[in-house]
Amino acid sequence: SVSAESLVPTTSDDEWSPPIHPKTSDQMNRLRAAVSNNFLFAHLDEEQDSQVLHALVEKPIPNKGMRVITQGDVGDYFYVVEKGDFDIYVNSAGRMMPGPDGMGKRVTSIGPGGSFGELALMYNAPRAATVISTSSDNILWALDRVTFRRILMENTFKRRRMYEAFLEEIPLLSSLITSERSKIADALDTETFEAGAIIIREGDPGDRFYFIEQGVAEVHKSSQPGGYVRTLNKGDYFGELALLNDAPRAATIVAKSKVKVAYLGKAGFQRLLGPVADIMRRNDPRLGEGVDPLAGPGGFDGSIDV
Ligand code: 1OR
Repeated sequence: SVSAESLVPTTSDDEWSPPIHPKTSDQMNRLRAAVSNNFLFAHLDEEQDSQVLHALVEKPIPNKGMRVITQGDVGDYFYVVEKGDFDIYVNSAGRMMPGPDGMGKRVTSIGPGGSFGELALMYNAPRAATVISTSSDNILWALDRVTFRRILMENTFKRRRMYEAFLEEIPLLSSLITSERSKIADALDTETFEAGAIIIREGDPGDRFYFIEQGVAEVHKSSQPGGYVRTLNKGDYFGELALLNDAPRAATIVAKSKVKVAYLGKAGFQRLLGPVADIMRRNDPRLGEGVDPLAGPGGFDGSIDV
């Protein structure tokens, strides 16, 4: 069974440091490509990213039909697929049984860029499935259990906790339930801008929606005398207009101090903020009518900007 406690990685300030397995630049390039689209690797900072890449070990699986994981075993490694294909079998008895059908039913298969073997490590549980190669000449990258828990998992949980607390304070999202906010927390990416940097530029196509996590930014618009429209602070959002209306950016956002933003891509915005899109429209009734809400005089008091 899965208790909340087993999900919380052990943190202590002991002397642990992740293993370093030296790699050729060819190996490093192949590895980077293999993890580039894997969500577990998406939110690592530079140091964590480098630690994890150094800790991964190349594991060739030369033949078809080789068993990489056996259901019911103790978990030791997490695997990322660089090359080849693997079938996942689940026996509902909870472990692999003897005999030709001992592996149970094939439930899915996993190819390049995919990963498996995280469940046993995350939940301190026996392997939940059997994994078999279905092609020859496969390449896996293996990450040991401790590094997986200490870096990949800890990071995922820390980010979630941090963003849940942040999102709870945002009035726009107050109508969402906790699990909806958690999904947003998991989907957010972070970017930092130095003072003076342009975060988005009027007229550009828009594909991200932003929250200000830290710092101060300004909204500027070419049609506005002097350019300045208003100031944005922590918790304010921007970038929804281009996404809601499929229009170019209606204003420029400039960082006034060092600014840290959390952002969602267009797909995440549509999937996760669907329920609040109506609130955004309500905040500014001109939204959705093809009218630029910052163009006209007066009447604008929402937090909608671009
Ligand atoms: P693991 O450490 O338990 C086996 O080792 C791995 O197979 C497991 O982590 C997952 O990474 C992977 N049910 C259980 N394990 C699965 C499943 C799965 N899919 C992939 N794995 N199901 C299929 C879901 C599409 C549920 C079947 C009832």
